[in-house]
Amino acid sequence: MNRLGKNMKRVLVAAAAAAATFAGAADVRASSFAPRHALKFDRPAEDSHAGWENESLPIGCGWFGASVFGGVASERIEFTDNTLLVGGNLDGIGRSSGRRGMGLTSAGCLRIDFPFGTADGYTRSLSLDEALAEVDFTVDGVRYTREFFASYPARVLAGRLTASKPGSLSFAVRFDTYKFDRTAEKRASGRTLDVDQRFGKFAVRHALRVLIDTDGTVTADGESLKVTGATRADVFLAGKSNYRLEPRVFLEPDPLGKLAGNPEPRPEAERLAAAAAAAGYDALKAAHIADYRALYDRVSLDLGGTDAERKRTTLELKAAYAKGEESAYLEEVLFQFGRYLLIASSRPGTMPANLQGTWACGERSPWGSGYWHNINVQMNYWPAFSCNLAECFEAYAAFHEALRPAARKIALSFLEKHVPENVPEDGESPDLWVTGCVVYPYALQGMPGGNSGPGMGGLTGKMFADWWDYTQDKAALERYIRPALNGLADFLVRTTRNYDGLNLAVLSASPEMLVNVERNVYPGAVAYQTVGCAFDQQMIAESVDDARRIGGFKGIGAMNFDPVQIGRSGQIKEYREENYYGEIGMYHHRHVSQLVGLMPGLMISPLTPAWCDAARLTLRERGDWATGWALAHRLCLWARSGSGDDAYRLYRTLIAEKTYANLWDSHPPFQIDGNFGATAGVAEMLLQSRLGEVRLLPALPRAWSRKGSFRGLRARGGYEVDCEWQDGKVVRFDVRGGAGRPKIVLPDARGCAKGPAKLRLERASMTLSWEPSPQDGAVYTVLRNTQSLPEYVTLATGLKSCLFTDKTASFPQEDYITYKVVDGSGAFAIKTFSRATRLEKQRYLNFLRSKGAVEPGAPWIPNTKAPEKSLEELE
Ligand code: FUC
Repeated sequence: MNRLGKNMKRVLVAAAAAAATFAGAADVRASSFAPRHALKFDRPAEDSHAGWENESLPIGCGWFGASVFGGVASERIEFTDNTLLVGGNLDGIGRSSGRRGMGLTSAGCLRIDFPFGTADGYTRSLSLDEALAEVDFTVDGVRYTREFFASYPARVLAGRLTASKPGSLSFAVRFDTYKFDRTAEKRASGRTLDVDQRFGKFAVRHALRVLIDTDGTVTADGESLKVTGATRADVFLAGKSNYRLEPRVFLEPDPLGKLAGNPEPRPEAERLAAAAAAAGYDALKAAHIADYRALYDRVSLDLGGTDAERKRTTLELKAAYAKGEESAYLEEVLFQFGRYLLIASSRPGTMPANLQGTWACGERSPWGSGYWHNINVQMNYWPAFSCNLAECFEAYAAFHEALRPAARKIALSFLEKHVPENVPEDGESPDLWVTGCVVYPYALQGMPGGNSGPGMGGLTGKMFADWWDYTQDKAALERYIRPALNGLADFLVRTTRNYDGLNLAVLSASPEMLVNVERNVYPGAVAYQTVGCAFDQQMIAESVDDARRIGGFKGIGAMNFDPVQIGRSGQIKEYREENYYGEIGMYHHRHVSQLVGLMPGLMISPLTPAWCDAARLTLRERGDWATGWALAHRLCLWARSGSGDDAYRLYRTLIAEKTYANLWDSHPPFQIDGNFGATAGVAEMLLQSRLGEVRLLPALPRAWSRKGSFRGLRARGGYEVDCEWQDGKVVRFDVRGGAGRPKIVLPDARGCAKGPAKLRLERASMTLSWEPSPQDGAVYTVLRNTQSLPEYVTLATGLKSCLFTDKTASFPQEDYITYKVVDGSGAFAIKTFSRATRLEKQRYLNFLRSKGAVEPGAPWIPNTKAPEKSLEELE
């Protein structure tokens, strides 16, 4: 795969203002830092599901995940493998509701029991710098330590236990398994403990070997191993299932045929454990740290975190932060934690990261730990490219390649059902694909429809487009990217029909949008289905563009997807049939699907200023209430629109309210998408790019503006970027790699000056008036937007008065007109006027009132009350 480094072309550009004070790029490296970012606790996680979700320390390497509880008398390490599935039936939707639904399960718990109960000086930490979990305490003057890591190269969990007093370490090891829909056999002998399990309908086999290497004595006792008189003991755990990622596993209808004939996993588990023990703990640890740091160390972020903060526990920091204190350190930690979690849950050859990454607890994981394709799994990979972890995406790419033959069948069924005239001829369009929302390692469920439209495929396509744009990886282009993008574009174009010159998705739905929530208590409400909603149109347009640009897709002539429409509130319409914001569906819905063209898409951006302003208005109306991942999406959207302070406000809310004590994201329940989305959002605040253009600090919030730096973020075009700033200004930057020299866009000097206010329109004469900017001698520019055009038309510049008559637009010719008046400092007033009649306005006001407060039926359903508005506001 393409790696930076080789033949790296250096493009060193120093910001003019500070160029003289820095000698060269080496200074950036020298002045860079490696602060120790860690999660810290002064107590064990409670020995329960809640303890797992709140305070366990996740380690992993993609091959497996493990959660360290750190109990004094009994260590519990929940061990998971993303291929162990129980429950449900093949056709049923594997929702989390109902304990028996289909879903991934934990392999069980490694238990290490000690002959003591209470301890002094307890600490438990997870170092993000080295991917090590540590537990440390003292009992009766003897210091006991435990250290665990998950090695990607060795595919084992390794742990070292020590006692400061020779011979005083004694413990028993067992492996507890769960009961639902599985069988388990356990055997201890010599210094090994073996567990063989068989899970669910697909008869998944999982073999596990625990092996102990110690200076004490090991004895096997039934199903456990006992260690006595030790000073040091190393524990190696290798687990392996008989899952094989290949098209058959999705296509085969016979549940027992999916894995039939695959090699038994036991020999491999034994080989891995023996190889680890032969290498020895120290060598394994050194190789683990080298492997991990090769990815992790590529990016650093310094927002000013201090040593004093570093010494506090994560809980203390979070509690103070929730009360409004600042903690640059915690903000750095959450950013890097997302990178850590991606490295720990998605590596080449492993399963991709699911809703919980690679961590599970108990009989059945929340939401079954599926791959949800209406934003969640895609959000998992949003930081992969910008945060310099492109290799982590290879796990998803391989998964996608394997599921494509099954996804082709879904694409064909969708067309047969909804757009039969566009079903390809036999032998045509071999790469066609789409998935429904829910995908498990053994099955693709459903097809696009009422829950989310076919544009869902576009969210997946964006990952492949970004893979190419950020890395320019030609091998990946040929094998994965081109077929994925071209097959998707081919399918999406076929989902449209020409309606009066517009190519609109025939069956279209904005993800998870429900109507009648006010009248029926969820889940009695129904999903809203329509034609050509913004979500589908934006994703279709982006996918076709990407496929043409990157994959050489030629399938169609000119088509008009009309992906962005502005409505009478000045909003980006979610539905073509909507006039004012929120007329259809839930006012404060967690999904913001009408803005997918802003993130993860690129069609709405500061280069389309009228759309960007409409996007900001839409975000404000949608509101800040959201679940974890949905807050992260809002954070990314604000960042992309250039509003750093809004993005920062949501980052704070995420940390304070939507993370557990171990900083796992809370939907609730724990979903890892919000961790990844938050990390991606921070990267978007600091660096944005499109081909040929790199924007530095495009959404730097005031809270971070005094001083800071990042190193190693990636930009489209294959660049790696460092940047240092002070007082909101870039003082140094370095752009490496890539092809050619991109245009560098420095941040605007952003004043907080008050500007013009209260735009009014006298409709008979189309005269616009406003209250002046407070500063003397202000001069104004008047801009206008109509007909959903991406840019404003400049009507006047250099205006000294606060009056302007628009002679070139009027009602009712226009459905809406947005005016924007900007003063010399950049401060502005903006307002949308519409041709709506008084009757229509009154209806909308009354409609908003009818959206009464309904108590949410589930934690992810917002209170449905819409804000009160006045006739005057509607103008
Ligand atoms: C999508 C979201 C839900 C939840 C689920 C796992 O359906 O709308 O909020 O995150 O995925």
